Amino acid sequence: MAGEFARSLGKGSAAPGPVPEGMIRLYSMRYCPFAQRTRLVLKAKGIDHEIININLKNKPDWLFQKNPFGLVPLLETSKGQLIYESPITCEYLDEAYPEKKLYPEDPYEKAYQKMLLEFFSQLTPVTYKYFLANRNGEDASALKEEFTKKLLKLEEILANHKTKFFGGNSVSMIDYLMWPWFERLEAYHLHDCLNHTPTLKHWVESMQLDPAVKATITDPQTYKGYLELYVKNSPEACDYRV
Ligand SMILES: N[C@@H](CCC(=O)N[C@@H](CS)C(=O)NCC(=O)O)C(=O)O
Repeated sequence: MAGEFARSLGKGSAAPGPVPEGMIRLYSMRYCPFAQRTRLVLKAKGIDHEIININLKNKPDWLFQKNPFGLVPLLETSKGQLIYESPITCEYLDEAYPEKKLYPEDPYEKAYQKMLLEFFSQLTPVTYKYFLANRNGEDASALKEEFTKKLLKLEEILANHKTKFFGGNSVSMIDYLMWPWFERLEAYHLHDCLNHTPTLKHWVESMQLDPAVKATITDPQTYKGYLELYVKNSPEACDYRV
């Protein structure tokens, strides 16, 4: 039942029991970019955890008792505490397991990362909308233009920061919060946009070398197969290639 690559739990499944002492549980979905944020932080910080995958196309009723939004990611502690919304799960983990901090200690630097996240959050829905429009044979050029403009802004931000990563010369929280969408660019048919953003392209290459990224990466072909099932509302989507 538990495990990163285990089949997902759907409607009718029994709610999992309490989380063992010394462990934290993540309710996830293999291909969810928001849940990947939390998985990246769990891996980067070396936190002992278990993963329960959820079938988002056939959700168990008990999911709504744990998260009223019925979304993943969702964390559950051994005390029965529940934490949801990906940026909140990541910040919670950073504070509850302070050994290797991913957010900077400096209040301005931390605020800077959160402001950047606000900007980035305007970009994420465009990727999926573009994918859908393109797939449905609609004119997606305005969406691509919107995406490219926002990407160019990110390029400018990183270039002006003059560091390898968004928070400095090592990977920090903001890099992990943004990464999952870059991993999916090829599957969304937006990969060519990086040809206009050399600094971002270099960032992508550097991120690909990060151990947490390597541990959670999925290849574009698998994403494509999953997305095709997901748009068709297939109950098998979340278990694609499991
Ligand atoms: N704002 C949420 C978004 C999470 C989200 O949309 N997760 C998707 C999977 S990628 C989900 O649970 N979808 C189920 C649904 O929309 O019903 C976060 O940052 O955690």
